[in-house]
Parts: sequence; structure tokens; C-alpha cells
Amino acid sequence: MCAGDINVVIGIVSTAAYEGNLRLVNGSDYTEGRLEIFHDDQWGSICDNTWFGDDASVACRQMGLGNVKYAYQDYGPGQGPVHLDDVDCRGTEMYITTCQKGDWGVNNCGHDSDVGMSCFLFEGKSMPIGLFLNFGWNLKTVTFV
Ligand SMILES: [Ca+2]
Ligand SMILES: [Ca+2]
Repeated sequence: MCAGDINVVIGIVSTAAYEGNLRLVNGSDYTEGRLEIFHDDQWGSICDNTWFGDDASVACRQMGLGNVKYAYQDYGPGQGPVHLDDVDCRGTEMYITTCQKGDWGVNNCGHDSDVGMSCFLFEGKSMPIGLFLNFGWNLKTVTFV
């Protein structure tokens, strides 16, 4: 690398299948869609009972995205299990699974109540930006507005 080169490292949105991970499906890209969570080796949906902006903001944060764009949108019914219901986040949690919620699989919902939502890609997002300058990596956390 030549002196003066600048590399910017940005976050990566992962939709990999591991316990508790989230993804948005059936939208035009990964910032919008029906919200699904991976649990017990399968993707499932989340019921929209008590689903409000605070809950959606935790979902956006966990997925590495920016602020909530719309907490309620319809991206069609899921087909797997309804994994969660009655999610109640304070809004500061890093993961949906640390919010108050019903037990896994316990719900009184059909797939017509599946959560659909969207997040901004960068607005409100905080993340480390690495600048490789002459003397090595210099990490700063920046927040997009
Ligand atoms: Ca809630
Ligand atoms: Ca319910």
C-alpha cells in the first residue's frame, strides 16, 4: 500500500442462518421486507402484536442498518413457524432476543400478522470507520445523520 492510500471499512449485513439472526425478505433489497428470525434450525416470522417503533429500531440495529424507516409494512405472509410474539423492546437493546417477548413458538397469530418493516441503510447508523494512513489503522466511530 502506498502512503496516502485511504481504505474505508464499512459494516456487512449478514443474513446467515445462525440462532437469533434476523433478515428481511420479500422486499426490493435487504433494507425492507418481512422480518424473519432464525431459531431451532429454521427461519420463522414475528407476530406484529405490540410491534412498535422501539421494537423495529432494535431489529434495524441488530441487522447492522440505520434508523427505522417504516415499522409497519406488508410484505406478504411467511410460510415457516411464527417464532415470536408480543415483542417489547426498550429500544436500546442490541438484539431482539434480549427484549422482553413471549416464549419461542408461543403466539396467537396467523401469518397475516407477520411483521414487515424497513430500515434506512445509513441514516442514524453508528459504525467504526477504519482509515489506513501512514502509521496504521486509525479507528473512529461515526454516526450518519
Ligand atoms: Ca413492543
Ligand atoms: Ca400475541
